[in-house]
Amino acid sequence: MIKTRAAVAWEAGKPLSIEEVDLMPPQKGEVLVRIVATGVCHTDAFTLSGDDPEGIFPAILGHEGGGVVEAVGEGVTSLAVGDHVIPLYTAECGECKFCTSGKTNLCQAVRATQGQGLMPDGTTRFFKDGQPIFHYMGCSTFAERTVVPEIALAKINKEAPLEKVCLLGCGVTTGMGAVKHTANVQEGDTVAVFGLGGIGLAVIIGAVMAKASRIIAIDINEDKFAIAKQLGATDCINPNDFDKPIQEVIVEMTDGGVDYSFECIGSVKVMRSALEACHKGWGESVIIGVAGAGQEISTRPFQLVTGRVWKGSAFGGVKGRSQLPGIVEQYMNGEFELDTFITHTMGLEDINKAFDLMHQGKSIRTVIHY
Ligand code: NAD
Ligand code: DAO
Ligand code: ZN
Ligand code: ZN
Repeated sequence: MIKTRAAVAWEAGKPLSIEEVDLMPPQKGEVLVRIVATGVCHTDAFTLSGDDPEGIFPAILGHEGGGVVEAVGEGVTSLAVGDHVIPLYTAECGECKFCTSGKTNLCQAVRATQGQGLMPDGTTRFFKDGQPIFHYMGCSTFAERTVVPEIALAKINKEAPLEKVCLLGCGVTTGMGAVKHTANVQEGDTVAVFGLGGIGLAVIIGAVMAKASRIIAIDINEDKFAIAKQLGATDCINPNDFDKPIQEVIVEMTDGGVDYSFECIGSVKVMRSALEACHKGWGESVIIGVAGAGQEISTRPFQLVTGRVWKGSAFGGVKGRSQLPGIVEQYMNGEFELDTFITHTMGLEDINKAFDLMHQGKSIRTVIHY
């Protein structure tokens, strides 16, 4: 067993506990990664809250990391000690029906065990005093060392700063990818972005890169507007400033609705607004936010009959092993920036403060440095 420092979620709704845990060496097809930095995403908070139907405890959360390979298990051929990697909560085996479909990034090779907090052989690698601790989304980046399946690691440029490109392990790739891969926004299109956290701001970056003509940013926390404008939002609006539904406001602002909208909150009520803010005949709304267990979306079917389209997007439709290294290169070439997202940095011992800052609406991303 290897000893590693980790933030353990012993039960839902309780602060994480920083402790030394035991970690088994990587088994067949697995890789030991020393995590250099990890972002804290809203999805970590969602799972910790107890609202995640797949939430399982005790667990080591975290899924937005960057690290260095320290050891490889039997049969691992695509990675070697010293490689720089980003763990992927959506693996890419390249062989399953999903990977070969050409239609989705949702590889299912390790999905079943991953959803149960287990490695592909059905067991965990983390233990405390002999008690198994579950993995999270196949990543568990809130541990200084973690074990990840080979097919769930993207090998990236060693020159890339891991304390920044870790954000490409979830939030930034999710938002930018939803614009490019899921919606395929084109030059001149109009866009509405609901929710200006890490995901929504990354949608704005993606929309700017796609040369959208108008980017309407919507949030109930106006503190988010300055960064949204800095990144390229053309209009920032607060639904609480209007005495009519926000979709009506947007339809009026845009002569009938936007070409594309993105829900980046996880509110089923806002998902409806986002759909109904789309233009009749062609407007498309992409759901990115993750709603609480058991919640359902609704609208009048006539919204769809009259040409609006409702879609969803996971990890921005990006295939992690084959496409994420290229996104890291785009960052290295200065095609987009990451600094604006990183509002706070801290050590693992302060990780509960990162959750507090998120809940208080004071952070975009806190990056934990090990
Ligand atoms: P965040 O908490 O940082 O940001 C959410 C933003 O929404 C905040 O700025 C908040 O003020 C705003 N907001 C809340 N209620 C609102 C309302 N009624 N109207 C307008 N704005 C409102 O979260 P994040 O990290 O950006 O994540 C956003 C969502 O995306 C979460 O649900 C997360 O679980 C999900 N997510 C999905 C994927 C995916 O692949 N689909 C990946 C990562 C995160
Ligand atoms: O293949 O069934 C599947 C699910 C793959 C994971 C998709 C997760 C997307 C939303 C979670 C937010 C992640 C941080
Ligand atoms: Zn995330
Ligand atoms: Zn696959």
